[in-house]
Amino acid sequence: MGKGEQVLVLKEERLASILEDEYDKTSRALLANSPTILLLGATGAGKSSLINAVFGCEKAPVGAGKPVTNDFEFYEAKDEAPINLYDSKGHETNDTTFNGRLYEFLDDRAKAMTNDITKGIHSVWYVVNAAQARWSPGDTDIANRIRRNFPLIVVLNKCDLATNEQMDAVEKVIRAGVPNVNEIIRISAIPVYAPASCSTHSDDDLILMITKKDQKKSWKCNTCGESGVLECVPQGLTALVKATALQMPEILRSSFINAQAQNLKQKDTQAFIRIAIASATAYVVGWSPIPFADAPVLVGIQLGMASSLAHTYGILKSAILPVIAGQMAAFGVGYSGASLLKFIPAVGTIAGGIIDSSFAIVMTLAVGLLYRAIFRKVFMDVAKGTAEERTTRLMELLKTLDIVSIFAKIRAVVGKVKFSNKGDIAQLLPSLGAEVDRIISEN
Ligand SMILES: Nc1nc2c(ncn2[C@@H]2O[C@H](COP(=O)(O)OP(=O)(O)OP(=O)(O)O)[C@@H](O)[C@H]2O)c(=O)[nH]1
Ligand SMILES: [Mg+2]
Repeated sequence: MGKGEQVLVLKEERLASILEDEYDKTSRALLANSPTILLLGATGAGKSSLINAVFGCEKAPVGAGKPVTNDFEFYEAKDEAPINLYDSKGHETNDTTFNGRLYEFLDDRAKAMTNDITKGIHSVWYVVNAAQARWSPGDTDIANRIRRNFPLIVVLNKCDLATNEQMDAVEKVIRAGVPNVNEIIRISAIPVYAPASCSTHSDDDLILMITKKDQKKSWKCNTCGESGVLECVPQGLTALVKATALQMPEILRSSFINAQAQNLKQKDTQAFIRIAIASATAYVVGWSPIPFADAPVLVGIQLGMASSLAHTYGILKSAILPVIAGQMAAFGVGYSGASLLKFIPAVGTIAGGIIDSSFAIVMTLAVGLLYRAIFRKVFMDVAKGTAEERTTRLMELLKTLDIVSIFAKIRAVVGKVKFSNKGDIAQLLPSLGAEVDRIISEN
């Protein structure tokens, strides 16, 4: 074995332990910076349904039987959803004892927040049943009290059951009583069928059909024969998630974006930023001309990036540990001698012992784009499933994908790009990402 190769060989177990450290480091940072959302609103408005829709079905109340207060169900931040949620049990706005306890709770959090931003409440979702179109003076009092210290979004839920006139009317009353409400957003927490429409004829011409086999609903225009499938989608949740993220302090935003399962674009943006940062860091590492000594540093950067991408798309440590380290070793990212050589265009340079900047950047980008595409696919396939279901899906996917040849294709794509400055990376990532998504889907 050549002198260089000895330094280069990083065994699978070593990779696994670096990966575990990186994953835990990311977890700690995300959990330490988890935001808190408080849900308020009358019984049956849809608070719990909304939590399930936005944060997935894995949340369960912390320690059944020992709620933090009797008024709230508390869901503590955890790896699969780094967010703290207070889901209030429905109350009547004229329940003065509840209001007293609520105001005390708000005041405590406001006080604690002056020393530590994480102790605040970072968004209040005040859920209203839009179909009942009721907003009382009691609601106005509570809403204004919240606005003294915290951001407030009024969520008009069950918009599938309400008319636009009803919602316009209730929105008018809210804006009059709570002039500095941050947002009023119309949603349907339970997926509803998006309305069907023929491009030329009126709705009266439509016939709805249900296919027995898969229970899919479709529509057909009686006059011109145009047809389509009815999509069952939640409504307004992407907008709610976007507005909430924007009003959050930046330091808490990553955790929120990871926790939510409704706004894929936000996750993608976060993933691209992470890949851009890792690549830029690798680029700098690549400048130091120390033979091979940089390989472990580079591996650390790449595994840190892989961990962070896993968190973004809701992939748990138990899912990535057994696979990533092995895969990385297999396709040479782990710099294990022989397999490494297959992927390096200028073998001479590496055999001579220098990891140069362009090599570092191309490898890091390729690894980042590969894992992003895989994790994203798993997330899209099992967005509403449990973390365990995602693990199973990831394992299945990795069995069917030919990672070595996919990685070679990604490297070829990335290798063609000319980077003249670091800013280029961030700009190019969305299109590179889309291309890699295509490579994965075609494989
Ligand atoms: N049609 C429709 N039904 C909904 C929607 N959101 C919630 N629901 C239904 O409304 C009912 C009440 O929803 P929950 O989420 O339990 O309401 P909650 O605000 O948590 O109620 P409490 O816990 O009693 O305060 C359930 O039957 C939901 O399925 C929606 O957007 N559209
Ligand atoms: Mg509830």
